[in-house]
Amino acid sequence: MSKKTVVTFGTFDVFHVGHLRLLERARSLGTHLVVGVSTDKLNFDKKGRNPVYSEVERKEIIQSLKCVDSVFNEESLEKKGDYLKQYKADILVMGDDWEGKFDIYRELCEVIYFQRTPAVSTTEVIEKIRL
Ligand code: C2G
Repeated sequence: MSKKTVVTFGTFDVFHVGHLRLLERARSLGTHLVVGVSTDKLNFDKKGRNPVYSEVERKEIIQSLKCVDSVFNEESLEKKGDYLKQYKADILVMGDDWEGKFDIYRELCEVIYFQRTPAVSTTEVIEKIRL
């Protein structure tokens, strides 16, 4: 098979099985999976709180996965087009919580939204631990 690069983006804080399934499914669409891990600053700007794990730790975890070929810092949501060009994306994969939001990038590559794994989220894990 000739090289087919899949790119996806996420915070992947408090890594869980929903994240893993998304990444494994994304990788199965191509020969290379490149993951943009959102920086602590982007997270703070987006969600008003710092992630539990730092960007260095989150990137280390993602990079160690069998299904992931490389990782980079996602510094801004607006830079998606630049990243897709830089990493020569054939496919952009996102979870369906982002359905429709990245359709403008269909001029650069294929855009696919996967159904999220139900009943698991970082927020829920944090709440469970707090109880
Ligand atoms: N995900 C999933 N199932 C879950 C939870 C998450 O499939 N139960 C997917 C999300 O849809 C997303 C990826 O896992 O595609 C990473 O999720 P988050 O870390 O929550 O990513 P987010 O903070 O939405 O950052 O440029 C976009 C952002 O960087 C995405």
